[in-house]
Amino acid sequence: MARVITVGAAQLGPIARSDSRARVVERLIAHLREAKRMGCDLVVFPELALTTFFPRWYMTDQAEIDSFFEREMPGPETQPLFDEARLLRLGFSLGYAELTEQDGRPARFNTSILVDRDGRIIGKYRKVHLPGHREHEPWRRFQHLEKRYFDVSDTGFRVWRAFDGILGMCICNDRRWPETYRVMGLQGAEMILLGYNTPVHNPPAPDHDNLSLFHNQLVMQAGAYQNGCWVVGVAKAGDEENVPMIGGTQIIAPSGMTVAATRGDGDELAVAACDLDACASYKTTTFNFAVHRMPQHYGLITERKGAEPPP
Ligand code: CDV
Repeated sequence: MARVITVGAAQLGPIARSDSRARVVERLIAHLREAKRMGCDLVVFPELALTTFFPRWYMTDQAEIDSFFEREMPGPETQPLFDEARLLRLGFSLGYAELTEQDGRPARFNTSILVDRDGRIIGKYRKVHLPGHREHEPWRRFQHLEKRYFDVSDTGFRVWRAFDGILGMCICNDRRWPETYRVMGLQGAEMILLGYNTPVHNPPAPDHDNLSLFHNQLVMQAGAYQNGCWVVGVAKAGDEENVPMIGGTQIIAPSGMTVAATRGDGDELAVAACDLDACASYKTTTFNFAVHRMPQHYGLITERKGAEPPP
């Protein structure tokens, strides 16, 4: 029997700073209903999907910062999302800011969860690659203070047996790093779910701005192909609080080909029936890690004693 997961990549348009959680959850539920009509099994929401992308502001009042975090999942405002998904028998993954306690101290993570069709959280990932900076940098048109507001992951990259396959998660900046896909690829990942918030403008490197959509596609397609897995990349897009964000939501096959994509920058669902058995064609040939991967040789040149640096 073919293992096909029909996935809905649930792109969100902008979320205003003043938008309530209830209002955002209504939009997520609208996505679930549309996904059900389209025959989906699993819906993927973006990074920090419940609020505006708050790391763009420098804040010093901890209570204000914490107002963007969830203390429980589901909580009173997110319970309706879980209820609706269970009613529709849909799984989902959701990105949010998580406030928890570790060793008697608050800990804050940029988190993504995987929820099964029964509304149970079966996987949790906390972001490894936190981009941006820690201190206020007023020269920027907007801030990117993930290093200030979040702790670095204590989960690492993991995979879960779910939806008849092997699924992994990562978040936004993680998608630019080959290690992200490879660590999950080495665990047999057949589908990687990821959400992102990516401004078009990159303050430290504005000359990259016109390549932002290209780089988004480049890294996700490479990650899929080089690990023989599906990649589902989902944007929070559009002009959010005067910061234009890329769209480019897409579902990529193990061949590296994009098979479904959004067209605009608003709330929009891209759907594809993803055959997990298609992974084997890559995992057992070109990217058969057991046969062709040569990690024992990768350090040879740098480890050679007295080696001259390359000209
Ligand atoms: N939310 C992110 O991780 N965004 C980064 C920005 C800083 C470019 C990204 O890699 O898309």
